[in-house]
Amino acid sequence: MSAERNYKISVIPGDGIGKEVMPEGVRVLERAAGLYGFTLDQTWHDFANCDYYARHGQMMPDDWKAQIGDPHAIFFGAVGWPDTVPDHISLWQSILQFRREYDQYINLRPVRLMPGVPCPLAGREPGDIDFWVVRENTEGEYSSVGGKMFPGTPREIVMQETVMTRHGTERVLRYAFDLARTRERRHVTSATKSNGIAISMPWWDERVEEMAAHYPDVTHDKYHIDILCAQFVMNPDRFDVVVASNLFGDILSDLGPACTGTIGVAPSANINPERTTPSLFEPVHGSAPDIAGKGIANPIGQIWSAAMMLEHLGEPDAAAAIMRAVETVLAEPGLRTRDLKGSADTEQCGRAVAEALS
Ligand code: GGG
Repeated sequence: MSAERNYKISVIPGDGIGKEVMPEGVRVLERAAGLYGFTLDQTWHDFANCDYYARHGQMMPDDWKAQIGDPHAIFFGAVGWPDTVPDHISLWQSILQFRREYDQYINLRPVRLMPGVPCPLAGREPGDIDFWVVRENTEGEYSSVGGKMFPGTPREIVMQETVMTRHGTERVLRYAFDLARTRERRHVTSATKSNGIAISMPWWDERVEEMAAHYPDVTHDKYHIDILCAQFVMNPDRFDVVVASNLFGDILSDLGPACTGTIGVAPSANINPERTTPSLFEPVHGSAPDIAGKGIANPIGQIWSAAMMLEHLGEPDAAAAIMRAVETVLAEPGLRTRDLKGSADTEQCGRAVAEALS
């Protein structure tokens, strides 16, 4: 076997259902490796979770980058356990650190109605809803720039800035237009709110127009975020590539999968397109403390994230095989989890996908 097909993967399960769905993602990856002739060199990390915080007072060791080393990719579960660590601390000291430190400036999230998945929107068939949300992933509303004055007094003031740079905005827009070029419909929709957020969002709109001028073969439009959310619910079939700032993209990429049946199947890729640093693959869902420990979480988001990771690593055949196996399993109520009106538990669903692989 050539060295190029041996992939070093950092595995970080995180918290809550992340610890339950991760073994299923890895099970499917290992089976795909066996069938498609590549190897995985896994290193599991017991940090970026709230138990680690309880022991050490921080989410990750100071030398976390050295411990992770130089993997081909990071496979991540979910983070957050608000009973013990406030969410803004657990998130900022883990997943948001990875995105910034590794400059994973694209967060790519598909919204696709899968065969067999009961769709909450009437009359939609698989194929009708199939688009990408491209979320800016390193700046915008998630900039943590701001502060408080006179805390705890009647004069208390709190301010937080949105930070949009020309460099950061242009590169995410370029990615979205390039992605649209690879698709049949070749259409980009921009999420804005330039009627209310009267400095940064009109500026975002200007950058969209500038970028669009370089892509005469790609059509584009824009919606204010409020009506865009409504359109996701009423007319999700009209979208192709949706590009959004960090916060708007976060909201849209939860709403989209919810409109196609469940957030439990939705994957995401945090990508450094230049490949100078490792990219990170994780389900869209969080740690779901309400169902954690019951063994009922849907593992498909983790498994689909594995498929996105293999695509990124240059194993498109194995990635496509995983997606075929996912479709086979989702079509069978006895193999689906409860969020999809099925009866399988997490492990049964994961095993079924691994067994359906060919
Ligand atoms: N697997 C993703 C995860 O743990 N998400 C928790 C969360 O709240 N993420 C917010 C974000 O993606 O920015």
